[in-house]
Amino acid sequence: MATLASPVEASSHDASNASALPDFHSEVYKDAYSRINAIVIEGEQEAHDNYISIGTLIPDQAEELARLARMELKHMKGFTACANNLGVTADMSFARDFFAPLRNNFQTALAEGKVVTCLLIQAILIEAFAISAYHIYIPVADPFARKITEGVVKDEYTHLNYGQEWLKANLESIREEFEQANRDNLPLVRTMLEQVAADAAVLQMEKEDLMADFLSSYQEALIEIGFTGREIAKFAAAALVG
Ligand code: PL3
Ligand code: FE2
Ligand code: FE2
Repeated sequence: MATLASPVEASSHDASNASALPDFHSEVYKDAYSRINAIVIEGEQEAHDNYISIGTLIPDQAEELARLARMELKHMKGFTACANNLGVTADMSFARDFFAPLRNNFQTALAEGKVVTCLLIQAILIEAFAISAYHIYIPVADPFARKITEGVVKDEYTHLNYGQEWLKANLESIREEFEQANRDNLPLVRTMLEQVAADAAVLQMEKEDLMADFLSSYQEALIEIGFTGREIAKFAAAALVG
């Protein structure tokens, strides 16, 4: 009698999992993809604009930030090609609304010259969100999109790292603004994850995996910046309290 531990049982389970990719050409897949892909395109476009804007706050970094911004436009083009490849039209007005709360907070901080807040929003929260989404997407993506996403995710680490290093170098003067900015924006990321969950599930991306991956990048970034374990726990709690 086969038991749960039997090799036959285990290998047939693995095999069925490995072959259970979504049907990339079904209407339900393409419908979900029209929103998810639009979010990604809009996110890459806004990331470009945000790095250019941050360059106006730190002029001696403007050149490096322009280099990061250019990478975002390349990402945007790559994901546009992914939609074209599947014959999907991205729902850009949905995506603009999706980013509105975070975009508004970024624009307010920019107008007030708050570089710590701008970097937290773009280089930590949005990049960690993108990295988690791309990690979870890669194993369930169509082959064309998988290749593109694998290239993109490497660049996103460069961006996360940029934010980390700047904040780390200024740790002693950023604490207060960082804490407030985190309190204002981490709950928005949680809401965004919840808003995308149903469409992501159609792409076989699970909400819990997205959240776990996001929290792990976010936590690693905070450790790297130099916050203590206690500070990090307090920052993360902002997502629970909202
Ligand atoms: C900054 O470099 C990029 C910002 C993009 C934000 C992406 C959010 C992703 C939401 C879920 C997407 C799943 C991936 C699907 C790719 C077509
Ligand atoms: Fe990007
Ligand atoms: Fe990025």
